Amino acid sequence: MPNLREVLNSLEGRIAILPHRHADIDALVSAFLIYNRIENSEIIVFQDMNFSAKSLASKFNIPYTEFSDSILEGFDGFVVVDTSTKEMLRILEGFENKVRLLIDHHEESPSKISSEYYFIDREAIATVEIIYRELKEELTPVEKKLVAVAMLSDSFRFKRLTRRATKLFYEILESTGEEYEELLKLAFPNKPVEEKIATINSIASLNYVVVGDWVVSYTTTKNSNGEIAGILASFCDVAIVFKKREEGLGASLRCNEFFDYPLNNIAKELASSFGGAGGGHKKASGIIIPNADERIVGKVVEKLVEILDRISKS
Ligand SMILES: [Mn+2]
Repeated sequence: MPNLREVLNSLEGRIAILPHRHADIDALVSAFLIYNRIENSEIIVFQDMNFSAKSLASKFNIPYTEFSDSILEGFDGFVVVDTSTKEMLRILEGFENKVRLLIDHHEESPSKISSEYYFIDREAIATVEIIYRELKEELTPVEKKLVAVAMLSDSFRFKRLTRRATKLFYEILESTGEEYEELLKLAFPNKPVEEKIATINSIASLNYVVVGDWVVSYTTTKNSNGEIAGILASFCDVAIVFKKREEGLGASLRCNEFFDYPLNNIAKELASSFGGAGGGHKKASGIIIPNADERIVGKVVEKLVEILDRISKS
């Protein structure tokens, strides 16, 4: 297996770099690091990037193109970052034979995107960690700073952390002289007033169910459901936050340190009983149920309770 540098050297023609839909900071920075190393390349963003990623892109002049019909036809090859799942990148349909490289840190999913080369490390707290380890000798100070920001962002201020990632983060702070607080501001930019109010409203309409010893909270939002679920999981065992999306009803699931069952498996089972798809990480997962909206929230929560009840008794 060649290293990442060798794979990058072997790429020819016009290359599109594809972060997952609703790209976050980790997906965006991963794409940017690859973009900077492939001469004839472009970052193509599919469905809206999240607020934090957008503001980082504008602060650091990270160029990207919004997906449009038939745009992918103009490329000779594809690099996929921060996902391995077809559901997270439906635009790839029909172009899968052209995926040359895939870099990701998510749990395995049944609908795996096939690629010529894979760099997958499920122990990495962010996809940028994999890229940093492969290319650190050639990264610029600004790129290293962006890696640190993406690690902070993807781990939700290090809720997930390994010794290896700690060392790497320290290495970046040491070599760039960056201050932690400055990186935090980039990873979690201040939100506009309306967004803060929307978050307050989502929390104000919070509901809960108790399953055995677990407190499960749920609500809906028009904001970043992943972030709100993360906040809720700091005082509940499991949180699920729904958000109506173009493609259907989405939800983010988060859990605390004491909840020992992989959420990605729970998400998968939950989504599939509504004809949807689910997956992600052990402590941070998501589902998408196509052609559905908030009206089925009650049923989805009921099903989640059923799954948790079964697990708690097993
Ligand atoms: Mn990631």
